[in-house]
Amino acid sequence: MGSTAYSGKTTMLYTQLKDYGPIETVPTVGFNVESFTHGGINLFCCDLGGRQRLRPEWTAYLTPNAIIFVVDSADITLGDGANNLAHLLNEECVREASDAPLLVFANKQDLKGAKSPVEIAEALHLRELSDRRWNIAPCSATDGVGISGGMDWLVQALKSQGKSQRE
Ligand SMILES: Nc1nc2c(ncn2[C@@H]2O[C@H](COP(=O)(O)OP(=O)(O)OP(=O)(O)O)[C@@H](O)[C@H]2O)c(=O)[nH]1
Ligand SMILES: [Mg+2]
Repeated sequence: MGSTAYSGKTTMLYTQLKDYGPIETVPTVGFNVESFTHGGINLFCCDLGGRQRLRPEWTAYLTPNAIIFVVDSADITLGDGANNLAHLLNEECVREASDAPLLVFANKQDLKGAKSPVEIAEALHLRELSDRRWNIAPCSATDGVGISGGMDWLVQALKSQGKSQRE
């Protein structure tokens, strides 16, 4: 789970994915690691603080099965999002995981002025990612709208990948 700072990753992880209910967050220093189940599969999730450019060293040794990128849809500096996504996708361990699906959450859709998924996909140049499966899901981490639908796509992508690897 990566993104620009303040986009709602930690809120999404604890309030929705772990179902702990509303929480107050502070900027994540380092990372949070949690596991949760969705669609019958267990996911081990690393929520990387958006303020640091440098990842904790050990994450370089993890090969992600999936990548979740969270965007603050109401943040006018979406351009930074494109740089941050490019930076994340260019990390060696992520490049090596070329079949890991990418789910972009267009978060904070409840805020006035939030950009649509189509506008965000354009700003992040998602259509240029020809070699990776990706999807963009509008959502709100505070009220939960859209999270489950986005995760359904990710789990389906992981399941179909497992199937094609077995075939
Ligand atoms: N209105 C609205 N606010 C949100 C939403 N999701 C998160 N927030 C708020 O945005 C702020 C930042 O949320 P965090 O979950 O800490 O964001 P983060 O991406 O983990 O931030 P870093 O750890 O600094 O990278 C908090 O005040 C949240 O309550 C949302 O969907 N809608
Ligand atoms: Mg955080």
